[in-house]
Amino acid sequence: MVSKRSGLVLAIGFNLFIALSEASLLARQRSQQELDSKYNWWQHEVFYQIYPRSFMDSNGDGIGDLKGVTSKLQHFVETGITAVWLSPIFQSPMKDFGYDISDYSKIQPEYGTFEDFDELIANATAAGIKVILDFVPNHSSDEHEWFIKSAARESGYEDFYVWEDGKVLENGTRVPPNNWRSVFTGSAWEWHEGRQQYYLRQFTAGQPDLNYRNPAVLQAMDEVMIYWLNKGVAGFRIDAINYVYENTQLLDEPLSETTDDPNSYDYLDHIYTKNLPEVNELLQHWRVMLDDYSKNNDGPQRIMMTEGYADVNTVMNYYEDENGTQGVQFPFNFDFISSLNNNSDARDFVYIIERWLIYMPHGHAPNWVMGNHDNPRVASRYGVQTVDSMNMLLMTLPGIAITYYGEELGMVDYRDISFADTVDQPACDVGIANYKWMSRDPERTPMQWNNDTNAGFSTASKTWVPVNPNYLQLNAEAQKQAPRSHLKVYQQLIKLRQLEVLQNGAFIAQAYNREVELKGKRSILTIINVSNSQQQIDVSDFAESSKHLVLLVVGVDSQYKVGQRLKPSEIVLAPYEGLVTRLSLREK
Ligand SMILES: *[C@@H]1O[C@H](CO)[C@@H](O)[C@H](O)[C@H]1NC(C)=O
Ligand SMILES: *[C@@H]1O[C@H](CO)[C@@H](O)[C@H](O)[C@H]1NC(C)=O
Ligand SMILES: *[C@@H]1O[C@H](CO)[C@@H](O)[C@H](O)[C@H]1NC(C)=O
Ligand SMILES: *[C@@H]1O[C@H](CO)[C@@H](O)[C@H](O)[C@H]1NC(C)=O
Ligand SMILES: *[C@@H]1O[C@H](CO)[C@@H](O)[C@H](O)[C@H]1NC(C)=O
Ligand SMILES: *[C@@H]1O[C@H](CO)[C@@H](O)[C@H](O)[C@H]1NC(C)=O
Ligand SMILES: CC(=O)N[C@H]1CO[C@H](CO)[C@@H](O)[C@@H]1O
Repeated sequence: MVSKRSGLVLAIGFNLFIALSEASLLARQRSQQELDSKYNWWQHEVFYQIYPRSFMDSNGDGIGDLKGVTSKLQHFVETGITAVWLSPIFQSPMKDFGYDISDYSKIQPEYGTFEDFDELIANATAAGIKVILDFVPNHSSDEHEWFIKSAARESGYEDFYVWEDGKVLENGTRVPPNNWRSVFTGSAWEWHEGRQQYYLRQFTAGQPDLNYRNPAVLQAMDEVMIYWLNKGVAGFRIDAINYVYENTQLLDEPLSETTDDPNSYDYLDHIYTKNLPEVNELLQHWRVMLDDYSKNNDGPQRIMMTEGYADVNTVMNYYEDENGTQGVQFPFNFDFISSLNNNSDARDFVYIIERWLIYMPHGHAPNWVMGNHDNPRVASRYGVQTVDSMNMLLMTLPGIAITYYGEELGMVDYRDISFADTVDQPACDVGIANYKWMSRDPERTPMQWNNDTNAGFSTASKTWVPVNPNYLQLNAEAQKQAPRSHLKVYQQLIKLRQLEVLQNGAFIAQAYNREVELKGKRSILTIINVSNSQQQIDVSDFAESSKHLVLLVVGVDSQYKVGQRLKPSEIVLAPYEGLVTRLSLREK
């Protein structure tokens, strides 16, 4: 019985249409590589997000640090990872664990010193690993000297932030200048006794918004970027870019009519505080600066990637605007976090994957973010059974893959952290009754290195957030030793990405319900069962000209082995199983 029900099996095929002899292919690869090494190194890269607080603690204070990261570079070398991006390491009062910055040019002491940073860059460079820093432009900390000077109206700093008088009602009560809301509830305006004015803060009171319409602010931020480029970073991940500009007339935002709670951020439709077109000009400005820097200095092309949860058109404009002016190398694609979930079927996957490719302006690199520090982990969002399949998907889609630390091991959220141990501010703010699902601590637990105390992360008696107790079984060391493991699947997938066909092949994604023909010798076919039940499929439509599919990567619990040959007409996939296969032509 051959089942061709749609919606259960996701098949991703790569097909190299260009017929090239071995020799010319090699020559082409070589010239491509020479070009890639400086300009296009990032176009097919795997970027690994390190949350420094949770990666490795070198000094036993229970908090991860730079020396810890440096001491674990071998993990990347063994796994095949050649680029990492670090969540903020800058000086910060840590109300939002580093996303509130009090000095952009200093390192938070608990993360280490400049010597530690230089050593990280030097050792990473020696190991062939590029380092990207997180850049948080939307605001600084209220402890930043710029804010202190601005509050005191010190000359040159008066307008570094967005200051307003507010309004006085008939009965004499002073109120904020408009109805704008903070992302974390309540007014976005905070009264400052010293300056006797309100300042804008779209996040917490301790995170005043910088005034990017002031050229001096822009210049100051440019200098910060150059400062870190000079220290050897390969570029920046730019945080929450869409909040950088607000409407200058301070117009009230219209009601969204999605909630009755006037304090909620969702109460308003954010047409005047989010996603303003000026964002593109800012990114274009930085692009020119980074391109110039790359031209005038040795080393790779310095790049930018942006965080911005926004509609697809807005995000695509970050690549380049309607006139083709270049912005960032890539805006993060959060579709696997925001648009798909464990109820999505194969058609949903195909639809969402294709949407990015269809909207993306010509000539750019697609990218796929599987997880990050603000969202539940893949294993918790899609289910633990899907870990290998989701990594197969991530790694065989065209373009750039982005992995959150621990997801090469299939780490899961530790949702059972007590309220007493909870440190994520928004979770603390909502109280013991509601903190559990609000908290981002569960996806920020320490990296699970081995089965020693604190998973080998720290020798402290208490770590900054608790270690997931499942570390005794789930850890990197155990996965290195096991004959099969998520880590080994991940390693195999990274190796596979060297294949020319995966880098430059023509791409097809299909929910298995239509006929697709894959041509060419080097076609790769990834097949994923996104349902929770087993059935037999026939992919001979995909594999028409070939006799067999040879298995290149299989999951941890698979009945199959790497190298095994399958008949395209009879493939059985277990629930959530994924297979990466190569089409094998008729016997020669
Ligand atoms: C950095 O590399 C040097 C030279 O190999 C080594 O001695 C040092 O221990 C490394 N640093 C860390 C923190 O691992
Ligand atoms: C003044 O009026 C505002 C709006 O009606 C009200 O919220 C506030 O409590 C009043 N203040 C005093 C002191 O009466
Ligand atoms: C694109 O160019 C046109 C014509 O010069 C101009 O009117 C328009 O504002 C430009 N758009 C952007 C986003 O810069
Ligand atoms: C899917 O996710 C939802 C929400 O996280 C969860 O309640 C549900 O149990 C999950 N279903 C499966 C099949 O994993
Ligand atoms: C701890 O890990 C080591 C190395 O993987 C292994 O040999 C040992 O059996 C493990 N111990 C326990 C108690 O699981
Ligand atoms: C995928 O798993 C589901 C659940 O076991 C099963 O019903 C279905 O047949 C499987 N699909 C394939 C193609 O094997
Ligand atoms: C644009 C920006 O910086 N976004 C960040 C603003 O600040 C909050 C709080 O630190 C972060 O969570 C956002 O990511």
